[in-house]
Amino acid sequence: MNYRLGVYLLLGGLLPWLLVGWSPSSRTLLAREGWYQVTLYAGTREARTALVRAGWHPDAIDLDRGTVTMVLPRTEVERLSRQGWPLLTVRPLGFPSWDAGYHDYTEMQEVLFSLADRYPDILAVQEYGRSVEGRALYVAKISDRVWEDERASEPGVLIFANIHAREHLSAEQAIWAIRHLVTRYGRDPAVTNLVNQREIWIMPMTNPDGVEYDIARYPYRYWRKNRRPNPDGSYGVDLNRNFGYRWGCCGGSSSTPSAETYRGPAPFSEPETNAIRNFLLDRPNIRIALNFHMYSELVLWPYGYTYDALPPDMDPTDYAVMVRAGRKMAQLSGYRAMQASDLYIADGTSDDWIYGTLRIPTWTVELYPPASAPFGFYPPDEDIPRETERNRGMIEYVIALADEPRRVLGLAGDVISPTVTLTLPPEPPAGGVILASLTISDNVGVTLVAIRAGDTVTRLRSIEPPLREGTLTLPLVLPPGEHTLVAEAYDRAHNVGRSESLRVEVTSQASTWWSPFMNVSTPRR
Ligand code: 0X9
Ligand code: CA
Ligand code: ZN
Ligand code: CA
Repeated sequence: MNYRLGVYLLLGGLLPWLLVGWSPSSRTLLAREGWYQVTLYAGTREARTALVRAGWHPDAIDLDRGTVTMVLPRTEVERLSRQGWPLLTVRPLGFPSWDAGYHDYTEMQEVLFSLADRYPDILAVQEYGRSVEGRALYVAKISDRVWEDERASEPGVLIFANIHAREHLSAEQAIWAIRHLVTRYGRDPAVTNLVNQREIWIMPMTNPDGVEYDIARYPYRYWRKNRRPNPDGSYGVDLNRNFGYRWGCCGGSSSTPSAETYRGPAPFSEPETNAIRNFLLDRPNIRIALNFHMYSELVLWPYGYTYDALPPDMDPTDYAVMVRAGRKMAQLSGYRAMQASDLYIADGTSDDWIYGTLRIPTWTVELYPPASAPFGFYPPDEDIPRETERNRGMIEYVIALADEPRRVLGLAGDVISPTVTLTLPPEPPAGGVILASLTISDNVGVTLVAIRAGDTVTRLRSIEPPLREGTLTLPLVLPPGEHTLVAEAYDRAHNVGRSESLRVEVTSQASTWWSPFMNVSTPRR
């Protein structure tokens, strides 16, 4: 990211001065969470011995310069400073330059806040908890009445990512979704209708301590868990084994703290999982959940604790919903769909709790790359745009489903698309403004109409309250040339109806017309 340089200059350049040169009260100013590479002056063996006895261990010693270099978390840098060690440089560690397209915790925070500044009407960033090391856990809310409590008025959807530290593309996927929804709002009819009709919650980085630890060193650490200090001196609980549904039931997690799949001492023992639980319990309007992991390009439905597809705690209709929608999602992204336990048994996963306890249809998506990729968890940042954009259809589909997931079976909800006809005035307009008429109808009500000229959306209008029958007039201004116009109408269930296409020829002064059937232009005035 471009601003990384600015942050480095600011923090790397200024902070040593703040830390070294100023009075003790100004010595603990490190604004940024995370890890730092510190170089300090310790020119004698006695000074270095004192450093080691005070609990630090030098990574490297430069005997010519008399300096020691170490990589430390913020709190340790502050401790050095408090004890009066002469710090020469303090450099925050994030992704290395060649992977700067990825967001570390601070950069994720900066993106969220700057988008929230630019789109205050549709994006609000909230803290829903704190990590083990005290980092704020952020959720982005995207909705048309973003500052209101919409629990009673709109169906909700939760998308969360990066519960496993090293799965960095998953945070990028979530950040992409936030940016996509806010920047396409008012321009893209599908996005606009979803933001208007749904309460969309996105948690881009649910394990920030693990993320920061993973990237603080190159080569990356391949860290999976959070950063809980365990009683045996090891670190970390596998957050995707810490959820409280059939926790530790089935040999799908470990009770050994140092293990990669350590389930923790109790269900929801970790603040990161507990915060997700409380968040969902507080919002009964959330009817769909999706979480992003890496990698293998898969869409997985519950359960993960058993090979059985339909155990007694799985409702057959819910099962059919998750299979049907999961297959559709996979198809939209070019992924494969299957039951989670087809990979291997895992217990205490987020999906098993979200479905098992809350009965919310939910999927785990294992993103890019395919299992065969040599770079595994760490695809080059050049792949981020292509691979996040790739899941646009899947994400929009899942958000749309939130009002009534059983709609995928045709058994419930609104499955009837609006109808819309587009008509243009018989005479070429004066002044070049074309008054297009849209006649719409729907069994429940149309929530948004739009007109496309070829690939561009030339007009878009949200309709509040929804309209069952009626005619709307939309003024169009088109550049000279030939255009193919199509009208679209969406309903609250995100069903879409399209009109037949009309061809219009706009001359430089005003315009000339067309009907769909007879391809005959009226003469110019
Ligand atoms: O093991 C996990 O938590 C997930 N895979 S990952 O490589 N991202 O760690 C998959 C969980 C899916 N559930 C089951 N396999 N039961
Ligand atoms: Ca790169
Ligand atoms: Zn994972
Ligand atoms: Ca309808």
